[in-house]
Amino acid sequence: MNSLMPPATGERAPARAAPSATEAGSAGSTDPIYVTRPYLPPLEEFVPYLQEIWKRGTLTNNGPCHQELENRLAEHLGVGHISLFTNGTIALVTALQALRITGEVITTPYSFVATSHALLWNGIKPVFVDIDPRTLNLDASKIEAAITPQTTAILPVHCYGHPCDTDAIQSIADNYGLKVIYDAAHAFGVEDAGGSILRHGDLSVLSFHATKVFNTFEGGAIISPDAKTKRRIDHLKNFGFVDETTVVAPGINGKMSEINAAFGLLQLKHIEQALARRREIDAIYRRLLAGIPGIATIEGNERHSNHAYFPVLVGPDYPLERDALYALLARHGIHGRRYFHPLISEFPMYRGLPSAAPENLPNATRAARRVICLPIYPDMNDSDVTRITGIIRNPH
Ligand code: T4K
Repeated sequence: MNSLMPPATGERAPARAAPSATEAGSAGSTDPIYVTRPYLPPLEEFVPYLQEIWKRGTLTNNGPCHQELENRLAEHLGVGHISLFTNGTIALVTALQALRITGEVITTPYSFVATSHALLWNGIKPVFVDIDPRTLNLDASKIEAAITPQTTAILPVHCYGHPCDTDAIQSIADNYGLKVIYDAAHAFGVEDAGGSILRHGDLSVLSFHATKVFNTFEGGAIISPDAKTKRRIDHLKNFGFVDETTVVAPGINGKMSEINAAFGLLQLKHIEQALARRREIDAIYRRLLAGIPGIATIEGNERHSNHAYFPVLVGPDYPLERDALYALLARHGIHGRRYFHPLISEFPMYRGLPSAAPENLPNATRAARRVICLPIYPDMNDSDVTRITGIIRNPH
C-alpha cells in the first residue's frame, strides 16, 4: 500500500454517494484530500445483495451476480461481449494470451506499469514509442518506424480516458497484419462520435479498481468483438476449463467473485450521478485554472468524457518546478499524484531496452517531468477545488 493512502478510519469521513450540487457548494474542509476516493454507494443499499449471496451460497465461478453484471455492463457500455475479471492486470495478461500474441509489441511508456508488465508476464518484448504531446497518447505517426518482423501487436492506452487516434492505429495494424489491444483501464463509459471507444481494436481491457470511475473494489474486464472470442477468454480465465473434464489451454484463475460483481451492480445504479459530479468538478477546475501562466490542461476529443483524472502540466512559465508545486500542495494536505512519473521505460526491468532511451521518447519524458494529477472524485466539494486552484494560482 502506498504511503499516500488515507487512514482507514478517523480523520476524514468515509466517501459517500455523490453530493448534490447545493451540498457541494457548502462549507470547505481542511482534511487531507487525495488524488481520488472510491465511489461508495450507501452501505444499506449493499446489504440486500449480501443477503442474497448468503442465501444462495454461490460465491464465485460465474454466479448469478457475475452473469447479471456482464449483461448490464454490455448494455450500459453499448458493447457486444464482456468478460469480467478479478482485476485489470490479469485481464491484460489474458487478452494477450487470447490473441496468442508473441515477439514484440509496440506500446506507450506513459502509463501505469501494469501495461508493460502484462507483456513481460507473456514473455513478450515491449517496444516503446513516444506519445503525442497534446493527448499524451501513443503517437500513431511514430508507430511504423518501430515495426520489425517480430512485431505482432500494438498495445495503446486511452490515457486518462482520452481516446487514442484509433483510425490511424487501425490502418497501420491492417497494413502490417498486427493485432490491437487497447488498455482502456481509464476509459469506462467514454464515447467518440461513433459510440463507445471500447469497440476499437481486437480487444479492449477495463479496470474496475477502487481508484477508477466505476469500481468493484478490485476488478476488470475484456471487451470482445464476438461470442467466439469471449468464449475463449472465459475459458482462459477459468484455468482453461470448458467442462468438468476438458481443459483446452493453460488458463489462469481470473474470475470475479460474486461480492465484487454484486457491488458492481449497485455501483451501476449510481454511475450517472457520479459521472455528473465529476463533470462539474472538471468544469470548475478548468474555469479556475484558466489563464495561469505555465499551467496547461489536457483536452480530449471524445464526445462523452468520464473525467477520470484531472492532469495538469507544469511548464517553464510557472514560478515553481513541478516537484515544488507537488510538495507545496502536499504541505496543504492536497495529495495529487505524478501519474505517470517515472515512465515505465525508466523502471529497471525496462530501461535496458533500446526503445527505452530517453532520446527516443522526448514527449513522454517531458510530460512525466511536468504532470500532476489533481484530486477529482464525486465526493469532493466545490470549495476543495477552489482551495486547490487558489494555491496553484498563488503558490507563496
Ligand atoms: N492499465 C492502466 C493504464 C492502469 O492505470 C491500471 C491501474 C492498470 C492497467 C491495472 O489495472 P488494475 O490491475 O489495477 O485493475 C493506482 C491503482 O492501484 C491502479 O489500479 C491504477 N491503474 C493506478 C493509476 O493507480 P497507486 O499505487 O497510485 O494506488 P494507491 O493505492 O496509491 O491509491 C491512490 C490514492 O487513491 C490513495 O492515495 C488514496 C486513494 N485510495 C486508494 C485505494 C486503493 C482510496 O481512497 N481508497 C482505496 O481503496 O495505483
